[in-house]
Amino acid sequence: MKVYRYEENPLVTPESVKPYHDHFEVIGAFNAGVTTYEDETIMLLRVAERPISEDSNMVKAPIYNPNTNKLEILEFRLDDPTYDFSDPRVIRENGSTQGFKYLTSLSYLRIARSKDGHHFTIDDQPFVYPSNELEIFGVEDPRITKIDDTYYIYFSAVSPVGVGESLVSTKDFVTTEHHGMIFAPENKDVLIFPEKINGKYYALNRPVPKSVGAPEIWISESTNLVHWGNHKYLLGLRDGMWDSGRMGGGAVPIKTEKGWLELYHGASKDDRYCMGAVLLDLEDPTKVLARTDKPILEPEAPYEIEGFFGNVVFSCGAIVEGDIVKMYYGVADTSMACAELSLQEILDSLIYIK
Ligand code: MAN
Repeated sequence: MKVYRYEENPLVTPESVKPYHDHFEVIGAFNAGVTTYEDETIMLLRVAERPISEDSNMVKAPIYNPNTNKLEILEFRLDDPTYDFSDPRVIRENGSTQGFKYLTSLSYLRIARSKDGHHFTIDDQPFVYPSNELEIFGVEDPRITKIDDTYYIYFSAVSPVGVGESLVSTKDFVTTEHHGMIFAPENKDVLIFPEKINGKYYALNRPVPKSVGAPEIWISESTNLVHWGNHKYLLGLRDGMWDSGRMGGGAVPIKTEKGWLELYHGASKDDRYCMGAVLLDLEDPTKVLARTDKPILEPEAPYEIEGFFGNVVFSCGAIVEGDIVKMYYGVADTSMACAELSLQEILDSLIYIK
């Protein structure tokens, strides 16, 4: 597979984003949803900010208060035995079997615009900011599906009661309407198809079952984009392979003659995130036709290997022009990059399921 990484990579780094909050620093501008609006490429960045810490023995956790519309900051000592600080992204309670207790940064969504797809200017203000109880730890990893003249933006809404997926819509990238949570916790990596198929909308999603099951890809249907049902299991992890640990949809499904092409992410058990591809039936996307056995993109460049959380390439959006797939992707939970791949080469690398 030929992969052309842009010379300007990384295209946006935390250093190029001005913090929105006083006394905060931007530690990530990554996992952007991507679309085109008027004559511009829009990257809806996940911007992660954390309170500046003067004391290296302290860790802080920012939390949005929906009543005051302000952030509150909790402080922890690194040597506090109650907590486990080994994952820089989260604070866990020692001995707890639950996931995390707090996040060390708060994410919100901010627009970066470009005329050429290589050089981006970043808005000063957030575009989607936490706004309710279900978003008090932040909003993350957006994807954007355009249907008619409306852009549907959906993202992980993170709070102490779980990570679910919420939906907002916009027609102009100025005002938004919030439609609430469309997939209850734990669910992430929702990807709404860009058109109805046989009268129904479809969305990929990635629940995290607890009693039995694994973080794998499901597909659900809807008539109105808000209420989703007829959930079906779609695609699973593969033991011993690059997608053996966790997986989820990546870019909005691309319509091709051969089927719906989904660029998805998969991680190994030791958290190395790669991108792969799967082909779904055009008329019935609950049917998997083919899948790549090797990644189409894996962390190789220095900016993909080193960062806040290294060895991660994570795409939330691509732009297709003829045979060129411009895959925008977050690198090392830190910055944004783009690589061009050939659509035909991706299709040729798929292995059909007999
Ligand atoms: C994981 C990571 C973090 C993210 C949390 C909550 O720990 O993806 O970056 O903040 O989940 O979604």
